[in-house]
Amino acid sequence: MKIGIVCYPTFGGSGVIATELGKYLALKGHQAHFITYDQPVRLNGMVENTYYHEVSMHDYPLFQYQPYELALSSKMVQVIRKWKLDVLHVHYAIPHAYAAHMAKLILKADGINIPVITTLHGTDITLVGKNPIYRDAVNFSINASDVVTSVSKSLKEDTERLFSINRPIEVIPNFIDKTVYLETKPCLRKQFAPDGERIISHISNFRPVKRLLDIVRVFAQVCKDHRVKLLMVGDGPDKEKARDLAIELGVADHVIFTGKVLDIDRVLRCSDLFMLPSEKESFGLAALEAMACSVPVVSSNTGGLPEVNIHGETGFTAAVGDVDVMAHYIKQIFSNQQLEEKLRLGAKAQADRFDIQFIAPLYEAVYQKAVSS
Ligand code: GMT
Repeated sequence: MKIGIVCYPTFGGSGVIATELGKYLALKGHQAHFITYDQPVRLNGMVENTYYHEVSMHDYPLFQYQPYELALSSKMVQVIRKWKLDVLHVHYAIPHAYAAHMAKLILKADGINIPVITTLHGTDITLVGKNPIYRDAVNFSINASDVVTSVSKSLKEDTERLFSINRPIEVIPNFIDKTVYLETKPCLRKQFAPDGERIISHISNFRPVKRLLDIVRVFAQVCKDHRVKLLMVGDGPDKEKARDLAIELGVADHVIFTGKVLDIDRVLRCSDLFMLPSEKESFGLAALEAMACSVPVVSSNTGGLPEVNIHGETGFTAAVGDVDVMAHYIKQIFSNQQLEEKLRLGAKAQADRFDIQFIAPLYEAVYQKAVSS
């Protein structure tokens, strides 16, 4: 099949899922055509059967804001016409579902019917999409898609609660590719924790929704009882606030900001615990990636996180902002070898259930159905 994939090309989870899915399907013999404004970070290098179509923008003095949706719709139309694509799969509703609908209408006038599959990822619904500035257009484009999928049950429920949805939404969870985590690149533990400290890690875009300050507060409590290092992987608006708090709490010497990292498995493989205390999280792909490296997770219990991080089995969950309870759980894990081993095994088993070999066929089935109906 020839599949058009529209996504954000960045480190964010929706772009990662879109790119990994496209690469996997390309290896299985499909064509994956990425349509976006930059080379997706996870595409890194040439993969057989993958194509990158850049959405170029034209600057003009009249525009205060460049009309990206317009350029994207035009690019979709051109690529679909030229490559005779079978389906168009857009990841993250804003503005991709809207732009895809316009492309579909344009092509309809030529007698071309391209099914549009929209995958909802989280903030396109729970933070940005529900904002009255965008809500009507997002609502319309969800209902206008041929197929809509969401990455967790919780996100499906949020979408149905926050919007006027008149169509089914299918849950297809996110995934990891467990073969990636089997690689044996040298472990970086000695570099980060030269004196045998335990390593807690966090990976995100450091936006307020990730609650970075909770991580630092929890870490400071754990430091009182254990020799630990905190690896903060990523970049974003709350980085300096987190750094300042670490200084204020006297733990700055034990906090390492790595910047953005592409091969995150190398960070995760030397971690003893992963933290994700988010305010909102539709799924928490970074937590699943940690589990794929047998790393237990302490997270908040918001959104789809309890579908991924099973309390007492793969780690622990606590109410958003409850730093005392999160610190208590981490201390408990670090003081009880038997519990730690049980959680490590549980985390790995859970990640295996979300392996791409089980999830990609669900998308293939969706494409098949959309093409034949
Ligand atoms: O804010 C982020 O974490 C990035 C965002 C994205 O669209 O890239 O992540 C969302 O999609 C991911 C992939 O489906 C999910 O794993 C994240 O939970 C979700 N983020 C939020 O809901 C905050």
